[in-house]
Amino acid sequence: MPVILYGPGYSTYARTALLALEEKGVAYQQQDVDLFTGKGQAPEHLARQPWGKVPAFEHDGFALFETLAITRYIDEAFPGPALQPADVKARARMTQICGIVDSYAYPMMLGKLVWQEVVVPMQGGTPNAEIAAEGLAGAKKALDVLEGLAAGDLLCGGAVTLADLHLVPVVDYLRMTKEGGAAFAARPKLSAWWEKMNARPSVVKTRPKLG
Ligand SMILES: N[C@@H](CCC(=O)N[C@@H](CS)C(=O)NCC(=O)O)C(=O)O
Repeated sequence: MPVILYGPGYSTYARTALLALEEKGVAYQQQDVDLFTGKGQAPEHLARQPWGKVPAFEHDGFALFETLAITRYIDEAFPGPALQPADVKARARMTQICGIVDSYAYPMMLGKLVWQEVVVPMQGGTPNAEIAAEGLAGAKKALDVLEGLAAGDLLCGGAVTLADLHLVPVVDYLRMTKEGGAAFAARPKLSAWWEKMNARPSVVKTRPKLG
């Protein structure tokens, strides 16, 4: 029953799917799709993900893209600890947090702040301070909302859920920026959450090796 995850380890979305596989203890193969060399737009990848994004996923010939669909499938198709709360309100909160990460946190934290302050310099470019500042402001707003919604040192209380796994990769990059890291450290619930998540074997194993 081969499980294949297509995507590079440096991608936050691919890492979320890898975290779900690791947390469930599912055996999988990872196939790199390097976005920086245009592999996302290669015909074989567009056949898996029509927008050329990562990750894409396959299980026994069943193909899927969109990270939340993939992580829910991984949770529901395989044995192992449940990654979605049984309680209906906690489950709704989990889905809400995944949506906030997608719609507000990722575009500001990754798309603007981290891109300008980490990726652009890594590629020898000069960061655009205006875009970075916009990203930082958006990041702070998302952090405030998440700090308010967090149930405690796990986002939905009780056990690790998909909400935690969708947020970890984004925060890991946010913390690489000076001001993003300081803004994160100023939120006590999220900081306690990070301490706990950062020590998990799945998080340690999937940490991207940059540079
Ligand atoms: N809605 C997609 C978003 C995935 C996504 O944006 N992945 C990023 C990498 S973290 C990507 O592939 N970016 C390349 C691009 O936009 O062309 C999902 O949930 O899987």
